[in-house]
Amino acid sequence: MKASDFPLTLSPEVATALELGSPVVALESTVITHGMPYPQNLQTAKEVEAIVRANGAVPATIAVIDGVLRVGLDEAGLEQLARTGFEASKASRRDLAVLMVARKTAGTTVAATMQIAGLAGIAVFATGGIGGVHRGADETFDISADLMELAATRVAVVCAGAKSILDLPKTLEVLETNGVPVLGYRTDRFPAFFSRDSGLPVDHRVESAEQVADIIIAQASLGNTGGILVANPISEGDALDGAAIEERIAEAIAEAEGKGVTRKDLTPFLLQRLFELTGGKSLVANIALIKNNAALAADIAKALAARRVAGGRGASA
Ligand code: PSU
Ligand code: MN
Repeated sequence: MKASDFPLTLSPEVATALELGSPVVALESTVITHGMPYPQNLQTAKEVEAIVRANGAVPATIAVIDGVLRVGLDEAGLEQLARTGFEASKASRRDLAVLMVARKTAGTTVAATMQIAGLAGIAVFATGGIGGVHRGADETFDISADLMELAATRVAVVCAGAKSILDLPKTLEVLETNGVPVLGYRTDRFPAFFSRDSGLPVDHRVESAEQVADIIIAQASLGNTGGILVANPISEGDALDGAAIEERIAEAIAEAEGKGVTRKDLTPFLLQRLFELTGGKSLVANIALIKNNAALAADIAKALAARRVAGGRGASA
């Protein structure tokens, strides 16, 4: 690719960090536009960036602003996204090229953020929850492109598992089929976003950020092009009561079915309804777990950067 064809615009801070091999953490932006209401979305986005910095890495929030694929947003960019909210597009892999040409503004999903992070050379990405196989997918075929991106793109994604708005057993099956390692961070159980245990096991347990960095490097040495999923449970103090949240989720899903909400509108609708049905408790938990993930991602990025320095170019993942 000619330099002039490079489709990304890196902030000066992110560009410098990547050139120096300093730790960088990618952050998604659909959670800003479609995942939380204003102004909590803006405040959370800023706090998450601050946590990444406090943990010694450079945050790179990724979004499409007026058709430009931006890696690393300034305050004005974050504010524009947060205020635009649902008026912005929700960009997955299939949308990026079209949005570039139409000069639109969009939050990027986990799939699109991974794709852009991969192009930029960012190896670690923090989010809240990934998309997955929706309940009823045997009829609707609604399987998030996040899973296919995890199969295809070499980025490690730190999440708090996935919400049980999804069919979690099927979600884990698709990850397995696609060869994506699912690592439980200090847990044997796949977390269910608001709660620490979905009742399902993870493939492998890890105890430290350094261990994750070693696995990222080992995976790259195998020539695998796919990603890694690090499942980091919400802290005990922030977790919601599993049975109560399950009831609210069932209500929200029933409403979505009644109203005929499907496809890309389904996840944002369910998140919004959960917020209302839990009297805002889902949002408080959501904010806490994203921050928790940002801190762990920064630690992984630091450990990875240290290994690359120690190992020279051969250790690049
Ligand atoms: N799950 C959440 N919060 C979110 C999302 C998922 O708990 O904000 C967002 C993420 O950006 C994710 C996207 O990548 O929704 C998945 O959407 P879909 O199911 O349409 O692929
Ligand atoms: Mn979908």
